[in-house]
Amino acid sequence: GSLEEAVYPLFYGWFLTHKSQSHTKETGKKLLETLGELDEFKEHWGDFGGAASETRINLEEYFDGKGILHCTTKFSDYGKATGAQEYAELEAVKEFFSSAFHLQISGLFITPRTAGARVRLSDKQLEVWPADSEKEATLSEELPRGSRAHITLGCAKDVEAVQTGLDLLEFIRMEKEGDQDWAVKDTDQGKLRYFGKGMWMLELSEEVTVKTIFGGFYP
Ligand code: ACK
Repeated sequence: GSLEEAVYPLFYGWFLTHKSQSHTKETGKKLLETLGELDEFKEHWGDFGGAASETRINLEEYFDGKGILHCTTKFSDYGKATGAQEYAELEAVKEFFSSAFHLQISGLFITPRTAGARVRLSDKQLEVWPADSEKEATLSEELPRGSRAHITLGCAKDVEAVQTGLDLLEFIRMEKEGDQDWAVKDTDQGKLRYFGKGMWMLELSEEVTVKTIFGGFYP
């Protein structure tokens, strides 16, 4: 085999350091605990398939963690995904590969399918964000580049991690429409909004900064 032959990863992304992973998991856990105690959440527990009579809601059991915490930039599928080769050849991807980045987590969300962190990308970080990531997921609608950026914290039973980014785009669509009467609750982590259909978004009053390394996941 030639060493010049490209080896494509399953996906590219920013991988959180060990310490940042623990911190992020703790932040997520705190939200789940807050929600589990909240009367407004209990009223809508049916969205999660729970019985209205249930008094104790254990969200930590509802969501399953999925490996190392990361923010996917490009799902490359070992080179088979559309645009995988073009992505590998981007100057920024080559230049920043194995570099350290600080990512900003601006919010946390849960839906009946996924739990995730919303990531606010800087202009430099957007250089390695695929041009078509949002379009690929939303078909027609124009959403700002980077809207889909997230860290999957957990998935409900039988749900694939790809769903987290799609759920985040759904939140952003609803925020854009803006005419709904959402329930808002102030918590010690920030403003918590209910969008209906089991979709809860916490806007962190203080963004969480996490340390990451940009790279590929190969196994
Ligand atoms: O949580 P995620 O962002 O969602 O991280 C995992 C990672 O790649 C490995 O599975 C994401 N992923 C899977 N399929 C796709 C896809 N078709 N488009 C974008 N991201 C994907 C998944």
